[in-house]
Amino acid sequence: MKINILTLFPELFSAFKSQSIIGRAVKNNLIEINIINIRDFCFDKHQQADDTPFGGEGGMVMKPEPLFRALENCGGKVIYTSPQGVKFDQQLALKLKEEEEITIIAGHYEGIDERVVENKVDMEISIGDFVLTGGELPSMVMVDAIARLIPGVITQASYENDSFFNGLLDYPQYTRPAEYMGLKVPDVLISGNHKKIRDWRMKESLKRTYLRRPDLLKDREFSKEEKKFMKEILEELMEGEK
Ligand code: 4FM
Repeated sequence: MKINILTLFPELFSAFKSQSIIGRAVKNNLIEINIINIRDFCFDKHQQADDTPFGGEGGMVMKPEPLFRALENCGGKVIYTSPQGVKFDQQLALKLKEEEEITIIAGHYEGIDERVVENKVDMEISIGDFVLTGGELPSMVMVDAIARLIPGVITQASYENDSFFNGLLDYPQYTRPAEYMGLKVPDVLISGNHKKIRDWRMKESLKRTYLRRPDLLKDREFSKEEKKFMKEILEELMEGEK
């Protein structure tokens, strides 16, 4: 998958592109991350990328010409990240990982000229209800979430265990030592009984999801086994209320 990112701050992407799991995926040609400096498409003397907004009020708006020009060299769906967009989630990441090429505009300042949004942008996406100084971090968030779903980037097992893969939150994880300063790992996990471990994990996932994110359970189909655990969880919680 080829990912073009248009930005005024290309250096923000250098560690992201070269380190850790994303760095390895790039090296192994599983993804290509093509960082495009919008400044290279500013043809005036001062290479000005932004200007004051028509209608007054403070702040700066990114000029249309450099963005239109930079987009000439880019293929695939054009994505603009802003709080005005549709909410990014795991389902959207799974959809986007199927694209051969995508182009992300990482804006800065108060926004980009709306003519770019209207004529060039296919999807406006928000990573959450908060306001950032630019689209660079949202771009990295989306690329990270998409890239790890591409076969070979992480082992299949790691993402089949993801929160959301089965529509539930993760169960708690522990590693060595089995006891630290008197703090113990749950006995079942060192029992060696794989059926019991599986059941414990399923129940913990269900319990967490019920307590922390009941919204995720609204339209979810439960298996027979999950129903049994849910009943136990509700009974245990009722017991605790007494
Ligand atoms: C976006 C600042 C565009 C300037 C932003 C420009 C955001 C979010 C966000 C800030 N993006 N989800 N939340 N962007 O805050 O996606 Cl030009």
